[in-house]
Amino acid sequence: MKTDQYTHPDYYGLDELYSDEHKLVRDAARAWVKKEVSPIIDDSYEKAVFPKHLIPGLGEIGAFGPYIPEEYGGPGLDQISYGIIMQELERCDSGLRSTASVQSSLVMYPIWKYGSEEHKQKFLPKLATGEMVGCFGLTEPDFGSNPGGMITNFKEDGDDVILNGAKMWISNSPFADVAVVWAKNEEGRIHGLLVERGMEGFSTPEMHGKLSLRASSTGELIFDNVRVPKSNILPGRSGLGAPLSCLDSARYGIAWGALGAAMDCYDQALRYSQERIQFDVPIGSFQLIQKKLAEMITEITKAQLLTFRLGQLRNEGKATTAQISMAKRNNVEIALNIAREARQIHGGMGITSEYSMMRHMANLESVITYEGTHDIHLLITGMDVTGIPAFARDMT
Ligand code: TGC
Ligand code: FAD
Repeated sequence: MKTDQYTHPDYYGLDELYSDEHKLVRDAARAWVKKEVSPIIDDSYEKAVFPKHLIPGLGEIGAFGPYIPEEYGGPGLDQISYGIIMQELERCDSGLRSTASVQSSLVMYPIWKYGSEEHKQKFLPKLATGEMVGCFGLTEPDFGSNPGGMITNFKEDGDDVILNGAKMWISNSPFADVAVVWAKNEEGRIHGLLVERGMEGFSTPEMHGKLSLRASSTGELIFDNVRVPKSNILPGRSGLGAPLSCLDSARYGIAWGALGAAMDCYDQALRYSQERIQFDVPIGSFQLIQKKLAEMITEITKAQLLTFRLGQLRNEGKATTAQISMAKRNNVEIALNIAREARQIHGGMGITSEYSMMRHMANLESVITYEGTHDIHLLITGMDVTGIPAFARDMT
């Protein structure tokens, strides 16, 4: 069996900026990943199944709602610790990080921020340990980048509402116990509803045929006259801003995570360049290989500093949506480029599952699309600097 030799690149001494708690969190996550995930991830990826037996372990390392306060069963860590955990998970596999970031930012976060006290007591402690798993339904078959156009809707009926519609591309949906579903009321206002497995008319078929993020389970959410108690509606916020604020938290975690994938690719490429001999010398002695490695570590270092600073801003409650967009967009792009370059450094071996670059590369094709596509994030930055939204065109 291959051994996981990962060590993180730290060209600018970022470790000196980490607190002892950050390092403890990182060491625990890394040790768990090396012991429990690295030995099985290629098999899960090949079989296209999410390794569900890992869920309690994810809870134990604090990967579910790292910043949720202890009173609700969370570890009560800061935003940088949250980022570090996502980085350690995604440096192994984006699908593993997806499961943790959906649970943390898209399920626990809205319940914590917008749920009633009863919702928090009922769901958060079980979500923190992994006893319960959640998913987040925003995207629909006809509304991806433009979620405000959603069709899924509910109508009042006594103490309940009747929910109809469908969501698509939903991470974790096939085995989730609870779904945070965004739907319109009779006035067209968006609300978050907690839809629980077992409610009549609610089904979650798995989507098959993914060539990316294969170790993550993705499905639909189908609502056929589902009767949901009014008490399951999140009371704290309505409107499109409610789900978009959850995306801020998830995109922040992805910025850290994608950088982890890049760091893993660089770490392997550097080691391989020192071990692989061609023309009687290590390939790392060739200028063209050095160029690739030098450019990789430069991009990783710039992204590490961007991401750490973003973490400080999140801790202070000052990070803007546009700042988060910039980090998500930049880090996924550099990670994809680095995965491709690292694959080339490995020659033919780079296309095998002996090394993780090819898996990272395929995974990152999902990461560059979900949580806002690469171009949507560019437009968010464009809007921020010009003040002019360029998302919609009037075709009349
Ligand atoms: P727009 O008019 O800009 O905004 C509508 C309302 O929302 C407010 N708002 C925010 N509020 C809080 N936080 C934010 N980040 C917010 N951004 C906007 C805004 O102030 C406004 O409020 P109000 O009171 O005036 O109504 O909305 P728009 O319809 O023009 O859309 C803008 C756009 C395109 C940027 C947005 O729709 C967008 O981000 N689209 C991308 C969709 C997306 O990212 N979907 C992700 C689905 S979840 C997922 O992919 C999970 S993958 C998980 C995994 O496995 O890891
Ligand atoms: P579209 O919106 O149809 O975009 C197609 C192309 O058009 C893109 O290149 C896009 O950039 C471009 N485009 C669209 N609008 C504009 C514009 N205004 N200007 C310029 N270009 C534009 N969603 C959830 O709700 N929950 C989940 O858990 C979840 N998990 C996912 C897991 C995976 C593996 C994947 C692949 C997706 C997941 N998604 C989830 C959905 C994801 O968020 C959407 O795929 C994404 O938002 C893009 O929507 P779309 O696929 O409909 O593409």
